[in-house]
Amino acid sequence: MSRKNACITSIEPMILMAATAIDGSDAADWISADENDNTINALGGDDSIYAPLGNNLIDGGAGLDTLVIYEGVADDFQLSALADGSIQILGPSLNRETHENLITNVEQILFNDGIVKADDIQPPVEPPVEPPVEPLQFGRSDDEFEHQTINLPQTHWPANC
Ligand SMILES: [Ca+2]
Repeated sequence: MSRKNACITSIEPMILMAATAIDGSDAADWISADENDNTINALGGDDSIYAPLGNNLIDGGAGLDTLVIYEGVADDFQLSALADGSIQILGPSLNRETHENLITNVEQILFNDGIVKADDIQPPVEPPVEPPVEPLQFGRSDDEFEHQTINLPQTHWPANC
């Protein structure tokens, strides 16, 4: 079965909708991720990045970069500064499922109710640590055991044993 080449009937604007890895340029880019789990390197320039679906890794590179979130206000999202310097953003995706964007070198996040600076995001709140349970003390030296009597519970074996 042979396949004929398809004719180009129209030319649409180029939109990055098929690649899971998306690289920007050194200009100020508008980068729109797709429904896949994208890895975005925005590179230089003051970039705006929109990644409303999937779980995405986003590196803003140089410049003043903005993650744009139209899917809610800041309080709808859980923002955590992780130990490795990245910031985790958990919240509603475009299809209202919970998704994650993990950003580095992205200086700010634009929500529907305003901008949150990455520098103002705190580490995740850890649950309170339970104090360690003191180990049971059975005695400090062998002397303390010399005069102790241990009463074992009586065991009733079946008569035919
Ligand atoms: Ca950049």
